[in-house]
Amino acid sequence: MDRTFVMVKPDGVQRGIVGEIVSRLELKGLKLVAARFEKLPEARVTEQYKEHLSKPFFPSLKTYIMGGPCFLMVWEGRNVVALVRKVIGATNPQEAAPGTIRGDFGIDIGRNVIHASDSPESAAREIGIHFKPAEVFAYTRIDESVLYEY
Ligand code: IDP
Ligand code: MG
Repeated sequence: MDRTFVMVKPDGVQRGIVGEIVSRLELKGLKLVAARFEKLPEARVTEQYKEHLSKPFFPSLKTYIMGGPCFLMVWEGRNVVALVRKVIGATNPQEAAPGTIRGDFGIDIGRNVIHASDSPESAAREIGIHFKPAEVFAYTRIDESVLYEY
């Protein structure tokens, strides 16, 4: 089954919407397979966002992400990477559709509440940055035939 890396950013944690976000992903039918509450060290923030190293917003992005604890997760489900990107909405909350997490809870692109991997390759890379294989759990939750047509 496919996996993706999702992280509630410090603004989301401080606003008390971790539970709301976990709930939305659970209610969609996705399976939580790893989670950790953590203030990220600089090296892992840089690794996570290395594609943006040369961008003008990189220093403020790093300060934002290191500004408080984050809630890091791995979610599992069919086509989960693209699916979660739809659930979180466009990068800029001003453009994110109502009903998406960023559309419902964000205002500013520099405080957009949540991160999710943008491709299966990014997901594998980002899961590897933040979680050891033994921290990601394979388990049976329900009879999956209620969710998936095999
Ligand atoms: P994504 O989070 O939707 O994948 P990316 O383009 O990968 O968006 O950017 C990573 C993060 O960097 C964004 O979620 C946002 O927090 C921040 N960011 C992106 N563009 C800007 C900008 O123009 N100004 C300030 N922050 C930005
Ligand atoms: Mg991105």
